[in-house]
Amino acid sequence: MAQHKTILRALAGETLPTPPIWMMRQAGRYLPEYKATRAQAGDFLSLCYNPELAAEVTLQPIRRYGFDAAILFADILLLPQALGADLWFVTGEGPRLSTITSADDLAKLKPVDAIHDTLNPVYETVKILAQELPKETTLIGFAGAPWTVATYMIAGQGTPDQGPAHALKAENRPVFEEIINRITEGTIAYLSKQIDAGAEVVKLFDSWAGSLEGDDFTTFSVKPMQQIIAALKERHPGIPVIAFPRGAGTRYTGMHAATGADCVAIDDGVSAEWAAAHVQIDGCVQGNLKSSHMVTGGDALVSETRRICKAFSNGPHIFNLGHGITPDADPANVQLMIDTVRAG
Ligand code: 1CP
Repeated sequence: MAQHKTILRALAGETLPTPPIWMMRQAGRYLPEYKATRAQAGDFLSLCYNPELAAEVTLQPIRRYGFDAAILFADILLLPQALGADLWFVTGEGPRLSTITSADDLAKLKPVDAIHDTLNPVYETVKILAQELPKETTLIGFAGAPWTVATYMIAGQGTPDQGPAHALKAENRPVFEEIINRITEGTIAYLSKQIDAGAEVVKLFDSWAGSLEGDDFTTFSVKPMQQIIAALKERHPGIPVIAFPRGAGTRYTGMHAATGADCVAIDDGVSAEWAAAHVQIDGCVQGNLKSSHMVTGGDALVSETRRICKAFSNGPHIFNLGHGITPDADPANVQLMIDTVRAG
């Protein structure tokens, strides 16, 4: 049967006249309907673990804008919690976790098989979405890539330079490597269940890949993503994977082959013209528009959107931002971006 979902066509390598579009953090605090449902849930984690409400916030940007893909509403930090870390969110500040920095801490973590006890509500959300999404909308599942998840598990919070994770890597390599391995295994099990529940594509967010230097970039960003993708491809042939090594810079070159990903997501640190010449030559790309345009709008938003579409027009391309939309964005600017992309 011919494939009608435009995201899946782009991921299969097709060059489309109009790129399909979705947006990182498309369900989020810039939308009044998200804030209302989050208030109804009580707090962020209660929202993540409530399948009906998590499905509702996933669907909100689809109803409002008709994006070509929906991304499961959850968070990359649910996996550490399922592995046994304590997790809570401090209002106005962000996530906090109990830290894992020693062999003793590691020994207290749960076996990978046990993660599903905690993560079952997430799979329920995926099942609801698989039923409720419009037939042309693709459902994307996701997880954090091991390095990025490790930075939070080691520091116990977000960090500007991922200092604590770099320090553990230097001071206790065996423990650091075991943390990466445990997350890698957990991520394979987690994404596999999301796919079983109905996710049609999965994405790996390596949001802090950019702070890995030299061989560390290959060893701790590229290799774990490659292992996860190889395992998923074996278990679920035909399920496309998007890899997002944010901040990779010129190291985006060769990323399709190195990770096995069907699509490489590009942040705003390289130009679309450069990415077309060095990354899109190997397969589908996604991303690149600066998120700040969703705050400022106007002519600059329109001209940058057109420039990115033009730069990527000779190959497979999914339109997206270079990183997540921010809470101060204007929902009208999102509509302007979509209208600009679809006007061609
Ligand atoms: O108060 C709120 O409502 C919480 C804000 C929020 C949201 C909307 C958080 C807390 N997480 C999410 C959802 C989320 N997170 C999604 C699904 C929704 C969608 O995209 O529409 C996804 C894919 C993520 C992924 C995520 N969480 C990443 C990787 C992507 C990225 O932006 O780099 C990371 C690093 C996180 C951790 C996290 N969760 C939340 C915050 C504020 C953070 C960043 C913390 C920090 O580094 O300080």
